Amino acid sequence: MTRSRGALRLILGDHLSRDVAALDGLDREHDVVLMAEVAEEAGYVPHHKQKLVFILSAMRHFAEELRSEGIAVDYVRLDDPSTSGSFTGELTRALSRHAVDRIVVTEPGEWRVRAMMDAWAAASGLPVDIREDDRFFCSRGRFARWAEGRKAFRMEFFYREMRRETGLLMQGDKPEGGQWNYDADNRKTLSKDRVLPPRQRFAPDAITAEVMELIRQRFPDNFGDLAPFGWAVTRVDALRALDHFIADGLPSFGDVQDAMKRGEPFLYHGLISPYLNVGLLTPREVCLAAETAYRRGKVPLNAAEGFIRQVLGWREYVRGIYWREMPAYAETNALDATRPLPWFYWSGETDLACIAEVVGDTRRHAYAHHIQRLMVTGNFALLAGIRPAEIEAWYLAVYIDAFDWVELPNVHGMVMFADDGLLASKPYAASGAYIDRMSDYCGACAYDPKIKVGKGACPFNLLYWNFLAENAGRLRGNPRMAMPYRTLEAMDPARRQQILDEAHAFIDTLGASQPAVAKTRDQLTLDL
Ligand code: FAD
Ligand code: DLZ
Ligand code: SF4
Repeated sequence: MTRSRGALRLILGDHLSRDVAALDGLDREHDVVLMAEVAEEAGYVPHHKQKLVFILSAMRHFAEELRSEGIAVDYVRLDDPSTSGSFTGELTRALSRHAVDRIVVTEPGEWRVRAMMDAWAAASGLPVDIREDDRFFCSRGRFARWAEGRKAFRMEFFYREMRRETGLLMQGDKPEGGQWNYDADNRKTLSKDRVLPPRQRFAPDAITAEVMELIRQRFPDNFGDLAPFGWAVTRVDALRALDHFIADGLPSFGDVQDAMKRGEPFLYHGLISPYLNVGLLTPREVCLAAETAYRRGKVPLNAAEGFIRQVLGWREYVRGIYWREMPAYAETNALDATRPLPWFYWSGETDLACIAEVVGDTRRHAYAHHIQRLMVTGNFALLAGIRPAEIEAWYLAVYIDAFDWVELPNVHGMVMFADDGLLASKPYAASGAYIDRMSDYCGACAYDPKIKVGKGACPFNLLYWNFLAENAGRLRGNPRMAMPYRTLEAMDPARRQQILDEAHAFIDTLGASQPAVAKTRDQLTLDL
């Protein structure tokens, strides 16, 4: 085939931004955009049904938007009988359909896919232009410079540099209001009579309805409810969701950011992570929207700062760590945690009311907010010593916003401390008292958070002390863990032994996840 001067521009399911690097310099006359729904991506973990609908529907809408601009889009559907099922296979097939002289792509959000891309030039015999994903505030190179020479990373210091560099919430070279961080104001509990803003829902259109039917047929056994589906799948609707959050959620976002309430998974949270992660919104525009609302007197500083810290700070920080540390990062297991993931992470069938509530929210919405993820399902996995790869595969599957670059550091580092403190200075381990303080979950539970041992003792209490005892060799010397270890050591030895015995008896009741559903990272590697 005679090659033209055109490029084949591959757009992945999380590259759905009109200004994504791979579309820079697009030549409408000669170039073709390739988008492919592939079985390999749909199957590397058993994704929540709403996550599959969200990504495929957003891809189809994005393809339509490009076509409406007169751009040639070659779109391969999941149910196309001739599909190869992989990015590499679809690229190869597309090269036989289009006479192009090069391949252009934006770097992916996942190490696994990057490794695939690196083989494409040799396989295709064409130059492959892998462009930096410049939709982030902090490039990989910039993060590497920040990290250089540091033994451990701390988000707070990274965040301050990002504030200075972007000028967000700055007064000259000083932070707005005189403090960098207003988290101390953000740990209030929810009063019972508080009226919460309704979640904004976007009714499925014909494209989404068609994808929902496809997912219903192809993935009937995947985790999660398919309907009702209320997520935005276009940029226009994602912007509406952002406006709704800034007006109705952000003013109270800070105060009760860490609170949890039965039947109310959304509270004042943004529900914007899926849009940011696939490219329907940009981190810059959401931070500017929050800053503008603050400067107009619509939201308090603690809310605007708290929100901007999540996006400008945490989100960029975990991405920096991912790309700097992978692929070795995923392999570490600093606490030697080896227990299997309990089946109730999938079924929600447990008498621990907090876990049942969070798994239920997750099943219904493909969503749980940060503290539910960190301090309920995450905390339990940490305390029970679950093997990191198993709990990581669960998070990657069940949340609509889960992509490796953001899920992995949050779970491996923040939740499981499997990176030996590279990301966080101490494990986020907590007993039932924390969950009781920050939620109303315990009121509906078979256990009592105030009972430490014996009949009715909250399993988080038993597991907490057992976790400290099991990991004393690793954690006793951590200055931030000194107080709990002093308490453990000051405990009456017979009582301590009773707690540890009851913790082990509880762990013995947990059972394992069913391997066919709950794939681990190792199994994934074997499968691919
Ligand atoms: P809000 O509470 O409104 O926060 C605003 C935004 O800040 C979010 O949309 C998100 O973009 C960003 N953000 C907040 N915290 C983090 C963080 N720790 N890391 C990265 N971005 C952050 N977020 C994902 O986007 N994908 C994931 O796969 C993911 N997995 C997580 C796993 C665990 C165990 C934990 C503890 C957190 C995880 N997070 C993940 C971070 C956070 O829980 C979600 O970003 C947030 O719940 C999304 O909901 P929201 O848009 O309502 O967030
Ligand atoms: C997550 C996902 C899914 C489920 N399906 C597709 C798909 O069919 N086609 C596609 O281009 N992307 C999909 N994605 C997103 C990719 O998994 C994502 O681009 C990689 O994980 C790299 O970040
Ligand atoms: Fe969870 Fe313990 Fe509270 Fe029950 S008592 S909801 S297990 S923290």
